[in-house]
Amino acid sequence: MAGKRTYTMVKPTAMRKGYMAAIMNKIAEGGFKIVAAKMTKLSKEEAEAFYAIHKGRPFFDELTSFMSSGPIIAMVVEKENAVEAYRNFIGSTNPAEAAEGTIRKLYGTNIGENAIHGSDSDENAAIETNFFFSDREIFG
Ligand code: FUP
Repeated sequence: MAGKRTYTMVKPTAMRKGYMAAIMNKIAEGGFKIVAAKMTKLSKEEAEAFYAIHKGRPFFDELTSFMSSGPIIAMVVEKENAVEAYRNFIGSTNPAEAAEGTIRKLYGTNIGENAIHGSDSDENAAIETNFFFSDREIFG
């Protein structure tokens, strides 16, 4: 059965451009309940650990440098079938290809700086949630 929670984060460029509140509002409007949230900043090493699955890919260094370049908003959101529903909601990885009205289309800059992350499986949602949050920081 698909889980009801997924992990997400507003990425540094979207934060620098002042889109934090607009993006959080859009998430809520989309019917996703924010059950955990914090502003934090990853070190390069932490970004490499978070994206370990992409190690060896040509964009790995650029991705982890970018993701450690400034503050982010880490969140856990709740909805039925959360992982799939949220990925459809935020749009394609590349903002240029994302559907109209999605967060990546509205607030993304390019394929790397694409405004927001969404976990790609229930298993990764749990791993990524635990990377940022303890149980007592999640309010269901
Ligand atoms: P997504 O699951 O939609 O976030 O996309 P991927 O798992 O394919 O990629 C993870 C992150 O790597 C993306 F958010 C952005 C970055 N990326 C690049 O910078 N260049 C690429 O060609 C592909 C991905």
